[in-house]
Amino acid sequence: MAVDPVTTSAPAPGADYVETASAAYRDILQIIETVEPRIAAATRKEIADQRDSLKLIASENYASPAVLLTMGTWLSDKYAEGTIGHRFYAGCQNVDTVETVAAEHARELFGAPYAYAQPHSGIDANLVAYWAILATRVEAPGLADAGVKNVNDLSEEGWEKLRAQLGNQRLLGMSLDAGGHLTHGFRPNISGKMFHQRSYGTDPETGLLDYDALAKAAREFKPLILVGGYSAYPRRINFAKMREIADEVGATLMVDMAHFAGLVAGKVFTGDEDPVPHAHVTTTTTHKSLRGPRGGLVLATPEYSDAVDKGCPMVLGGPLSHVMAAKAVALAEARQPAFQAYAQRVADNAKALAEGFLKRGARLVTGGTDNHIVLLDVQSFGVTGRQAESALLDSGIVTNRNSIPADPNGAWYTSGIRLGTPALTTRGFGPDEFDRVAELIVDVLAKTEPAAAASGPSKAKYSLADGTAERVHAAASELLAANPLYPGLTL
Ligand code: DSN
Repeated sequence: MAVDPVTTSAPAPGADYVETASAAYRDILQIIETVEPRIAAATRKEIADQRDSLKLIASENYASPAVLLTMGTWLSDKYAEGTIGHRFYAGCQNVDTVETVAAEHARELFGAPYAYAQPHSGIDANLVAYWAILATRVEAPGLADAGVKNVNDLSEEGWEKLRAQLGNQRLLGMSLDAGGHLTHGFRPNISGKMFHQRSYGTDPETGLLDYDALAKAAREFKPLILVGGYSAYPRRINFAKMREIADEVGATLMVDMAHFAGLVAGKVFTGDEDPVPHAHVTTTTTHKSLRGPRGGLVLATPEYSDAVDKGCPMVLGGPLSHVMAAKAVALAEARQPAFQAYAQRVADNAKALAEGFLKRGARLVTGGTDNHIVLLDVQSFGVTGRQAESALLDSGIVTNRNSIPADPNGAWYTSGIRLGTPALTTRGFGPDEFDRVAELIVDVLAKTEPAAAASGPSKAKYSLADGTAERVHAAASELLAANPLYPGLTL
């Protein structure tokens, strides 16, 4: 039996049923092959590619076979718009069970009074949350006298007035180049259009969140919603301080913990660093550090729970019952003690990765990490983030380019590479392997040069010294072979 590389005492997720899972996958792929062989081939190729590359995308992971298999069932065939016990379709008794179990695990895992398991993604979870906050807090002007309590009860005339009023609601979130997410008020996203938005950044010297500057911005701007959380900020956040700021200006604190939900679930982030006791509404995805299926969750205090519960059909299409079932399985896994050891190892490995870069002279945004993210500034290598991302991919290292604060290359070409440890930690990598990963990345970037396009300098074209890609990929393959993905799973 494969042993969990994280704890060396508990079985790896799936280790005890890996033979059954192998047989199931072989049968499934054969069935798919008879209908559309290209899909069977792409599915086989995907696991081969994932097995033989260093997956460092901070928002990705590997779910257990139990989570993956749960998604492939007939629960997919059922419509269940509405909420538990109150559906717009008949025959939803089993979906009610599934959603109840998923929500129960989420409440208990995160210590939240209420959990909503339907969102199909993190963006959907944020939209549900924004709408619920509006529905709870925004009274349509002049309609309160007519007995209208909130925006969900509006008449056509009320909607007309609300549309005018929505432009004046304010949202304050972290800027994209400081590590915030598109849905935290970025102008090209609906969140930057439905609200009057403003962003807070980080200290230009340290790259760290400056709570005094944030408080000042909140006092000036007086947002309805203060958004906490990030996609590319390599540090922990003090959510108790954020709540104090929100309370002072009368804002609702919404925290998007999509990236670090696994560290919250695994009790690495506790006290002031755990958003759930401090935020009015907390949103997350389930597939990043939490290691579940692709999807979202919303957690809320009682004040907001009724409005969140109306997420479908207000904001969302019919629930994906098969995915909610997989969320329940993943959340049950995350409640096991082995998950806490995993989460601690994710954070320890990020530190080892950061130290590996620093000792080789590379520059990191904020000078290090205390979560699962390392943000490498590639300017000292003389390349853009886009060139670095491509050269690394050629060498079997999968990363994503990312803006850094005040990025001279903008959000498309960028000057940074975002790296995360959740996926390779699931494979069993420890601090020594992450140090070697840093060595390989520095090796590739030191041998990458910008190349000119026919029209002049290019921020995308690059050349990699002969033999580097092959040599580094071979070294990566050695690390990967020692830490196999889905050990024992043969297709
Ligand atoms: N795509 C996710 C990420 O990579 O952080 C956020 O939406």
